Amino acid sequence: MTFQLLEAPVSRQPHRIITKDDGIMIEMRIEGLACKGCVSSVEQAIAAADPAAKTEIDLDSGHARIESSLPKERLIAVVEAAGYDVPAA
Ligand SMILES: [Cu+2]
Repeated sequence: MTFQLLEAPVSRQPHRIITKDDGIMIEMRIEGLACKGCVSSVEQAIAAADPAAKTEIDLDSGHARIESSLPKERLIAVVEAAGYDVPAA
């Protein structure tokens, strides 16, 4: 029972976001990354939208950490426009 109580809230958590003076740090999961080429496609798309962004993406887990002055919605839209999915939770 403890397992269920712990599981449900975690799966409903939104993207983790930390607001900083010069923008945000957002952690999100990106679905559809199949290889390093996919990872660099996403990195390039984010860099095109915000050349000052810092992007780290783990291919195996699909976990991404992005530091950017762009709003969260814009970053998600950029990833999705590159052809990948960002689950809402
Ligand atoms: Cu790929």
